[in-house]
Amino acid sequence: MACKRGALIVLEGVDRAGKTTQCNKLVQSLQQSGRAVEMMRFPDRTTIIGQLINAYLEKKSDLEDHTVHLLFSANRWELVPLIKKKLEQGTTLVVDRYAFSGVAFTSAKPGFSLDWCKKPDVGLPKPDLVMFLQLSPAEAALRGQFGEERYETSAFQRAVQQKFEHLMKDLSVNWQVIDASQSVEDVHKQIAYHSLNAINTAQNLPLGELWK
Ligand code: ADP
Ligand code: FDM
Repeated sequence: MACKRGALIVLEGVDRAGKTTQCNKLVQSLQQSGRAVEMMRFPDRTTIIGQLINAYLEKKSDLEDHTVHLLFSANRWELVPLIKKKLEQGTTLVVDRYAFSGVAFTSAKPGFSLDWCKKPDVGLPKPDLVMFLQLSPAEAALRGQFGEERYETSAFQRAVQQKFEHLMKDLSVNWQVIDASQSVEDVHKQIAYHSLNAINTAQNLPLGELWK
């Protein structure tokens, strides 16, 4: 390797857990400490596939459930060359949602097994760290109403939470559960601590393959 690689760091969690707030803060603090770091989010709504997903989430189009699952996965795969390039160049990536959201959301729909949902994402770049921002539905409710997008109902989000809990039993993934009910600053401190550890560890390790 020409230089030490960057780390792939993912934040997951239910709606309003603070993922976007914390991704931004983490990127800002790592940049301030002089590290090369960039943020990404999934779905990436800017690509052609992302625009199909965006229309679906905004309820401007209907897509068959298997089809949209595969589109979410394709949206990650189309960014894989960029992800690998950045990591190889030594840039750490902070990612707002990844394949775990993909599996949790689709498998919360009737008739979808966790196993089937994981298949299309097998072999994606494996995150060096996945932080799950844990927040109860009651605490999430204090942070405002649900929006208008698809999946933004309390019953569905409860089902999604259960699927995340199942995924977190997989010890092949470096999960860290963060209590997201704390202040923005306290949550950030923990996220920064785990991220710095992951960055230090990842630089000497090859990038893994997810669920392989
Ligand atoms: P997510 O990306 O997980 O949906 P956001 O980062 O968009 O969550 O945060 C959802 C809302 O909750 C925003 O209004 C944000 O300002 C607020 N928020 C985020 N973190 C906290 C926190 N630790 N305590 C209180 N409110 C928070
Ligand atoms: N979502 C997100 C999925 O259903 N599958 C996926 O693979 C991913 C990455 O899309 F409801 C869902 C989760 C959420 C929505 O919302 C994206 P945000 O506000 O852009 O995170």
